Amino acid sequence: MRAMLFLISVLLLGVLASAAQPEGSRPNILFVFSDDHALEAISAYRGRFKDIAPTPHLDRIAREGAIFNNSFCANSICGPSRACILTGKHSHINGFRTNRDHFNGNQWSFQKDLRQAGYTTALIGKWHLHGQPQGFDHWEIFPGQGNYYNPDFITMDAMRHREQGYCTDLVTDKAVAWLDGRDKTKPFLLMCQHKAPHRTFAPALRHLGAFDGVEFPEPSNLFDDYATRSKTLVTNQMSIENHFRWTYDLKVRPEEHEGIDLPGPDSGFAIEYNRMTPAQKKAWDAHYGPLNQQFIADYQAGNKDDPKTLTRWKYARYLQNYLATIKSVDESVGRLLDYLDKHDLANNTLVIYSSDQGFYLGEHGWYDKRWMFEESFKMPFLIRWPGVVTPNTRPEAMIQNIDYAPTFLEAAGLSIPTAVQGRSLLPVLRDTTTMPADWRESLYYHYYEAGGEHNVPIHYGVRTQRYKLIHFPATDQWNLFDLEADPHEMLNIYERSENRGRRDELKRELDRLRKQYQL
Ligand code: SGN
Ligand code: CA
Repeated sequence: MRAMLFLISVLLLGVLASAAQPEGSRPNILFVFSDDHALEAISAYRGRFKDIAPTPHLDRIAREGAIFNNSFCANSICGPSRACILTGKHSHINGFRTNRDHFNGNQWSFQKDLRQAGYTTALIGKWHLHGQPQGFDHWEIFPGQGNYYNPDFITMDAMRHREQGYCTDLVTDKAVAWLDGRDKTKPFLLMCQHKAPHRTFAPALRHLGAFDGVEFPEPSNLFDDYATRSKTLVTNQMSIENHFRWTYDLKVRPEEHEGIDLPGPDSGFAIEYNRMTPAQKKAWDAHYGPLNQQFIADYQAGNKDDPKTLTRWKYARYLQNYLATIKSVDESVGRLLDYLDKHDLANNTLVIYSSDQGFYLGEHGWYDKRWMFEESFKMPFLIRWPGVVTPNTRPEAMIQNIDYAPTFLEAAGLSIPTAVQGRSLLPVLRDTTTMPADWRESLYYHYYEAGGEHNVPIHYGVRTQRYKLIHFPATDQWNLFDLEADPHEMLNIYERSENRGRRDELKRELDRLRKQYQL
């Protein structure tokens, strides 16, 4: 009995001590999130575009903190990734499997606990979970995907209005304004969520010429023939060669090539162009007009019509636009980091930069995401947390978007509900140079949006540090990759007899994960 009383008083003291934590010791959380940002397009990742990617401020986060190469999503598509982040749970548990689903905002999500525990919380920019955000003191979101030029916003009174300007700048302005006006007696959580660099890859007008004349290194598999892998790869509708639309994606409008038939699709629909003011259209035309004229002249002269040459032209046009949109995202990060510096917040703010999934920048001939192949399975993940994360480190641990919620809770000194499936990253963050002894050795992935836009089949699989096993249920095919020998996933080694042991082991691991995650 006495021992019991003693235990109770120790526990009570512990509770009181944590409640009496001085304000300021709990870190603020600045979560900057973009849409479809490939790791390759961040210079600090030292990939194909390390000398080209316009990311000095993102690189600064990596230098002053840690950059994770083994960072993955659970389901490589927008809404589902966001739902995984808010709930710390896989898609089949949080109920948001495809972009067509509706997020049940009444379910538990981490920001509600932070708010309850005294954080002031805000979300600005892309939401894409349908319905209204819950658990935020303040939010202002794009309807659906949002737009680049003169975008519409939905405010907390459910009203929709249009603002003149460029989406990334406007979201940053709003984020800074919220920081300025926030309740400064509380620690904050700010989720600043950009649309860029999502399709249709439309840059700020001031950045239109930023990549003129730049040569973009090509991926070795720009002309992938999909041999040895699941036959469902061939039926994709996301190839640069065959599926980019002339007006929509490539910025060549019908009136610019009247009477000249360009091969490939074109709805003629200029979604972003149509939103611009006459002055904005003028700036756009001044940039693309002469370039397009030159291209059409080349095409007519027979210098561009060979399919490979044409694909290379499309690839270059794609990268010019894609990277130019990232210039604005990086500027946004710069403004937010400056704000922290100027207001003496940098030391007590955990800063994360990530994106809902990766993206194909020509690998396998593609744009878009969805597949469990590395380029879209990976998410960029950069974190700065002074006093906790060792600067300039590159942890090897495999982390996933379901880990963010428990990480934020533990950072704030809160307990993690048992239903959360992700793991707090604190053990990894406290020592970014050594792998924690009991860290996970495999990850589960599941993509659910069958058919539809881009025609990617349902598939699921397991990844370890070295291997990846994918199952395509519609055709009952299995693909196995040795990522060390074949980092670009060009050779399926599932059928090779010498791999039988490995493949059985991975299947057992996959079963174990499916049980663990209640599938
Ligand atoms: C839109 C895009 C697709 C993209 C999905 C999902 N088409 O439908 O290319 O795959 O979003 O992207 S577009 O014509 O609207 O640009 S996600 O990031 O929101 O999941
Ligand atoms: Ca996305």
